[in-house]
Amino acid sequence: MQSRTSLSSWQNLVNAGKHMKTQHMSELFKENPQRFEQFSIKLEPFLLDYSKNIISQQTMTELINLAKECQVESWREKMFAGERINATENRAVLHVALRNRSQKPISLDGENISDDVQKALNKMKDFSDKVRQGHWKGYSGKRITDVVSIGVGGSNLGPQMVTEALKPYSDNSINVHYVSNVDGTQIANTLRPLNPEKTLFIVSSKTFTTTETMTNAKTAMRWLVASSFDESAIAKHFVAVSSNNQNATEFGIAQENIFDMWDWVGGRFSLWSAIGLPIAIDLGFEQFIELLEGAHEIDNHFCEAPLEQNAPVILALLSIWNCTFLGAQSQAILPYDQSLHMLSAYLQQAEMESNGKSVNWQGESIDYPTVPSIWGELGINGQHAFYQYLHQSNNIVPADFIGSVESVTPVKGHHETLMANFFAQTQALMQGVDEAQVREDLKAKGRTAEYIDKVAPHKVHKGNRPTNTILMKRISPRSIGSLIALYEHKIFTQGIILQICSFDQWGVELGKGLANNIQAQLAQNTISAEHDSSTQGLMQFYQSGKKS
Ligand code: G6Q
Repeated sequence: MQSRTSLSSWQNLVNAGKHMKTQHMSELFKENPQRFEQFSIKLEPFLLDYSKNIISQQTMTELINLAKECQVESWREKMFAGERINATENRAVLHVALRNRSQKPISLDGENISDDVQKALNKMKDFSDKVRQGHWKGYSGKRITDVVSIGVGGSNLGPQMVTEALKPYSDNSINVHYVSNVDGTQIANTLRPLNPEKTLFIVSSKTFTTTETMTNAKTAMRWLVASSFDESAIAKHFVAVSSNNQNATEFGIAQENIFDMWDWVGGRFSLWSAIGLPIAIDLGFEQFIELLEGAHEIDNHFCEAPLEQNAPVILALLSIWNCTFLGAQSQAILPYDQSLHMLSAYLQQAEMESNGKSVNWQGESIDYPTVPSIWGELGINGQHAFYQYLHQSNNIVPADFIGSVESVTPVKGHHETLMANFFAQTQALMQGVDEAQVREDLKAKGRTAEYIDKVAPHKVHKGNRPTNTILMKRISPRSIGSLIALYEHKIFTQGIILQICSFDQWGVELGKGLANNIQAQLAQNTISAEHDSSTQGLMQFYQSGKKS
């Protein structure tokens, strides 16, 4: 397979990288007062400012050439047309069909799947309305007050992140809880204050084989039956979201309580499906539709905007520029809106599980750096913790700053303080402070020459640290839908350019298989001699500790 490195745009970018590494952004801003206008995109729900990257117009032209040479547009069409672009699993990638709010049908193998999607949405509406309005009753005839969503990874992070982000939009008629960890502490703490008569469980598992989720669901079932003394209560308290109808039924979920999903929806792209049921119950179905609408708007933008003005494409290209050509190895996601406190965890999975791979579509080793590790935290908290590293370490960490013009929960004086920091940080990361300036400032403060010599080098900030700023008008179901879709299409574009199979996750499977094997040995108090000495030693320590 022709390596991307042989493309002319790639070669030009290698050379551009060498040149741009010698440039400082603060100089680029001084030279070009139009830089913000030139390198920003205004869309309905947000502004994307990418001018604080180490780029010139020439760099952007070459990056766009790269996208063209990699045929991003034709791959995008293949995705929307339902082609099996998830080659290793021979599946289509059609999460966009779940939020297709247009009248245009989306087909898979010649069949219009929009009808199936609509049927699933109708079922979600019917069920979420019943629960919210108190028509869905528990085994003793009481209305449901609490919903516990059990799922992990893609069946948890999306819905939980959105539930957290949209708390101000919930009428709190139902309390929604999430359990993902098989550490019994989480489910025990979640169930302790709840009344089984008024609790509904949603078991979310695409495969319905995930050990952690099955273990938590079994514990929940035992808890319910211990209270009701009657297994028939399960039908009133358990629903499932799964593409494995058989396993869900065998598990004990009533057929009519199973919400379908399809193999063309990847776990980490599934919050738009019935995996989003907890969101619909929390916010009401109309607001769930708003979320889909927001995502659909970005789908349209992604399909229609020229590459030069295409926000997901630009974000993907900049990530590739920063990592592959300028050498960054990680990227920070730094939200300045409390609502988005789970965003970095969510995007960590979305990007790292999708593109954290090292072979190309043909299974050949990739000979260039691919995607960075993604990490982050609420910006303000980060400022008082790890921003030191962002400002002064030897490692350059490009960062996405995400904030809102308006707070959904305004408290006098708070938002200005928050946003002043938001603007100041990207400015500081870009500009830095050179030694001459540091010395001048210290002198102006009346410091001695001896003190200045000692301290000045420590106060130098080299700056030139790339950031993107996404400034949302306001957090809302619609704008959150747009924000997530923006990143989803960024990830897709990165995968195409880097020739990575973005929609499989074999790296998650290996550990699962080994854990099953080890679990069987732990249950029998045995240790296979086939394990390496470290694993044997750890298991021995664990087993002897348990006996004592
Ligand atoms: C996501 C991954 C993974 C998956 C979980 C849960 O894309 O495939 O995070 O979502 O392993 O899987 P189930 O939904 O099958 O339980």
